[in-house]
Amino acid sequence: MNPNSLTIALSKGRIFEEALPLLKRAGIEPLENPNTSRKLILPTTEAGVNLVIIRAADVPTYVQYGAADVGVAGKDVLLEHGGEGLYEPLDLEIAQCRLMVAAPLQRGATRGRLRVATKYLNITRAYFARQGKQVEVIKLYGSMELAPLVGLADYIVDLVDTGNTLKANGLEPTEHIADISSRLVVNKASMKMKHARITQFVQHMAAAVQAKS
Ligand code: PRT
Ligand code: MG
Repeated sequence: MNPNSLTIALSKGRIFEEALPLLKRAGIEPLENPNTSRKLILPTTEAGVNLVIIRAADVPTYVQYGAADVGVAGKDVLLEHGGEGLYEPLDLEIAQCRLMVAAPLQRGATRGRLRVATKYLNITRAYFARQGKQVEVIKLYGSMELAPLVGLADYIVDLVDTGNTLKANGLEPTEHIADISSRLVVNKASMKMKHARITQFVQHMAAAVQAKS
C-alpha cells in the first residue's frame, strides 16, 4: 500500500461538475473528461491520485469497503446509507437542495393508510415514524413525481431545488425533511493508514470551500 496514493469516488453529473473546481484548487485535475471518456478510473495530474466514477448512490458503499479512500456524496445518499464505516469530515457546500415531502395541489380525502413513493426508503420510514404516522412506503428508482398523478401514492419524498419539477407536475412541497449538500467522506481504515495524505487532502478541500464562499 502506497500511503500517498488516493482513490476518490464520485458520480458524474452535478456532483462531478461542482466538485471539479474544488479538486482543481486542491491541485487535482482529471486527465480525461468522464462525460466523454468511457473509462471508469481516471488518472489525474497528481501521481497516485485516481478518480473512480460511479453511481451517486454507490459512493458510500465503495468508501465503506475501502474500494475508494475518500468520496463525494450527497447528504441524502449518506442518510439513506446510514454512514457505517465512514467519516464525514467536510461539508463541500455543493449540489445543494432540500429533501421534502410533496403532494398534489389538489388532493382528495384519502381513505386508509397513506402511501408514500420514494427512493429514500430508510429516511422516509424514519421520518414518518418520528411523526407518529403510519404510512406505506413504496420504493421507486426515479420519476417519483409521477406516482401521485397515476394514483400510485398520496405523497412523495424527493429532492427539491427550484421547485420547478414539482410545479410542472401539479405538486407542492408540504414538509421539509432535511437540507442537503454534498459531503466529503473518508474510509475509516484509510484514515489510519494514509493519515498524512488524507488529512492534507481534507485541509486542501476545506481551503477550496472557504475560497469559494
Ligand atoms: O441521475 P442518476 O440516476 O444517475 O443518479 P442520481 O439521481 O442519484 O444522481 P444525480 O447526479 O442526479 O444527483 C446526485 C446528487 O445531487 C443527489 O444525491 C443530491 O445530493 C444532489 N442534488 C442536488 C440533486 C438535486 N440537487 C436535484 N434537484 N439531485 C437531484 N435533483 C433532482 C430531483 O430529484 C428532482 O427530480 O432534480 C429535480 C428537482 O429539481 P427542481 O430544480 O426542479 O426542484
Ligand atoms: Mg438524477
